[in-house]
Amino acid sequence: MPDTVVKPKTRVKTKVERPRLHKVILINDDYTPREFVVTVLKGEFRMTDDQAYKVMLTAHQRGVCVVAVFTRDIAETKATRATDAGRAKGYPLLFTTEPEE
Ligand code: NFA
Repeated sequence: MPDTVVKPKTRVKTKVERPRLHKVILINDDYTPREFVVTVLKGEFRMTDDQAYKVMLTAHQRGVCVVAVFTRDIAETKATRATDAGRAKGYPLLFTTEPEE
């Protein structure tokens, strides 16, 4: 068949990337009571008493502690809610977020 046209076959490969995860970080301060920090950690991040106490203590001793990682929206929502819980009681408690490397 002299007139046969050869068509190159191409394949489309779809690449799906996982969403980047964001850390929620607890910042130490001199005023928020330890027990209140533990209560907020348990309520907003579903931690056990033990886990919450360890995270609180690490932030207290080192200045900051990573609480957990989530997709960006969830990290920001949780950090805001946890910070607002402190503000509602007049405490300077602060949670921030940052993207994971
Ligand atoms: N440093 C606070 C205190 O001694 C406790 C605290 C821990 C506050 C972690 C904020 C974050 N009462």
